[in-house]
Amino acid sequence: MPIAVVREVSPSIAQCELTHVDRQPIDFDRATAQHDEYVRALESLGYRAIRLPALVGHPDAVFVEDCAVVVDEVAVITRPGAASRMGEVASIADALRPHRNLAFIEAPATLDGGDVLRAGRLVRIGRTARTNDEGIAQLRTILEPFGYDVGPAELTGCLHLKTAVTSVAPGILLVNRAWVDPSQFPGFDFVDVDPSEPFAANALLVGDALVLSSAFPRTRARLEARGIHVTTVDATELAKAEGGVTCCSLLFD
Ligand code: CIR
Repeated sequence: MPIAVVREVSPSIAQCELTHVDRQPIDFDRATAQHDEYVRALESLGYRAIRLPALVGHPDAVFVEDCAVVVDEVAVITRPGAASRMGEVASIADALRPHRNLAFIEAPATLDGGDVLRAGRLVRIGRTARTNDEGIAQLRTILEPFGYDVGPAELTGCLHLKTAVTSVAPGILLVNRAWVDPSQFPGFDFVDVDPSEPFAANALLVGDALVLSSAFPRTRARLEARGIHVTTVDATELAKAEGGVTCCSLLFD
């Protein structure tokens, strides 16, 4: 059975890092309830959830995606670009060790998993405030021997590459062109987010299913018009922490 590594919401979530989003109050109970719904959605799609306990001293630790890049051959433990997040990775490494050989991004490199877009053997890595050139180079050195085509991608105006573009079906990317130029992904077809829903580009492929926040009905309609079935979850509370649906899990077989 495929696995979803998730982590409970930290009681300190209100002290999260914010870059492109204004700070608003975050309701911890509501965030926890929505996170539970998200984990149940992954379970109903056939995944076994490994639920890690919250890290009280790490407000953003619910966003486990940033701490590792897991492919069939290896789990790469990252070195997150926000200093407040670097202490999240040790427990992620412990959770992944039974399932994969581990590799590590080392200083001075920084890399957030949210910057790593995978579509088949293609891996594109956002060059951002969180992910530096050394991080891109180290991930390329780790993954290329396994036959991955690894390279950088440019973006502006949002936190991570996967805030701007995600893989939603074989050969199809969901994109917000205001933040990322799709000509960087030759050979793909694109679904554009509805312009009123800029954050909708963050959708999560779970096996053959696609999970999207229910806050984005217009983009959902665009995906369904292309024949892509969408499962929605309420993810509005963690969106206030600048997190989307990809951020809250590490999925692997
Ligand atoms: C942060 O700034 O690190 C968190 N507040 C949000 C991280 C979201 N993660 C993701 O997009 N992969």
